[in-house]
Amino acid sequence: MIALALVTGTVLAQSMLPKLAVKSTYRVGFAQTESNNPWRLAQTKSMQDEAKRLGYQLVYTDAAGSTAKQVADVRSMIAQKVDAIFLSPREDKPLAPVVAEARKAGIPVILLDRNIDPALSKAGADYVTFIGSDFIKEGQRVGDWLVKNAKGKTNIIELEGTTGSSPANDRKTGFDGVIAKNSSFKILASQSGDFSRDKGRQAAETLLQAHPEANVIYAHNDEMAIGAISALEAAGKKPGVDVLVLSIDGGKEAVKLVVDGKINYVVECNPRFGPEAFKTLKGYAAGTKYPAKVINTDRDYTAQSAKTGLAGAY
Ligand code: GYE
Repeated sequence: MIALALVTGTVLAQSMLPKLAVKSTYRVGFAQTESNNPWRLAQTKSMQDEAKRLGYQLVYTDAAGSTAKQVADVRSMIAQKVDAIFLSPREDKPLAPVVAEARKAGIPVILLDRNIDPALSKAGADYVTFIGSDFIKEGQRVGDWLVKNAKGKTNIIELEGTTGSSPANDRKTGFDGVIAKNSSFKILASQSGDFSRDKGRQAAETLLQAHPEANVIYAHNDEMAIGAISALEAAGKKPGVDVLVLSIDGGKEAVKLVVDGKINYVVECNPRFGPEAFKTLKGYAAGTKYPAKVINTDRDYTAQSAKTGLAGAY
């Protein structure tokens, strides 16, 4: 009886996903999180370029790092009756209610790059699908590289992304899981730098003072790694040599720092969402069924591959 009720519930939930009419053009919202780094700028440009190429109207908002503003931005898109909404949720819980509000208003939502807590919102029921990277795998790849290439450097400082964001949660889970299996490595301290260069620099400065024995910095994104490099240099330490620097994103500035030897390893997180995002929108209108997650493929940059990869980095 209970099992049957659950199954019925699932079917009902799925049928609640709003339909999207097949049209020659759409007015689509894109609720961006912030614009304080090259990754965000590349993502926005990719979305704008593809909308323009298709002749669609993009209703763009920038939450400027405020989750409350992003909630208001999505509500305003609902009020404007856009055809569909692309949302990069800054945090994984507070955006769940507006995803449900959009669904109730008959507007399909596609999550881009950051996810919502699956306990609060379900793919195929509350929103169409999530398009983005596998953040757990990104963290694992950094951990695996370190375990193979540490050459005795085992005392780690971790700079976490925005608290409550899915990439910060998952990049930590992936990396910490690999480190937990290798008893010679130790995470001395882990603190949020909010995915920002300056906050990353400040966090690195504090943690380096508290833990002078640190010889690895793992930053959840390039911006914080670049901030950490400033902190290391200010402390008279050679980034990439005295202290290994590892990050995720793969923007041009960071890849250049790999070429220069100040960053040792970067796992790419691809920000060029435009083509995949709009292809999914059109496919959804045409009746294609999507899995809960559409995962982007990411490359990586080592001292060996950074030189040839630099030209293609965003
Ligand atoms: O790594 C970071 C950005 O959500 C995957 O957010 C994205 C992350 C990216 O601000 O630089």
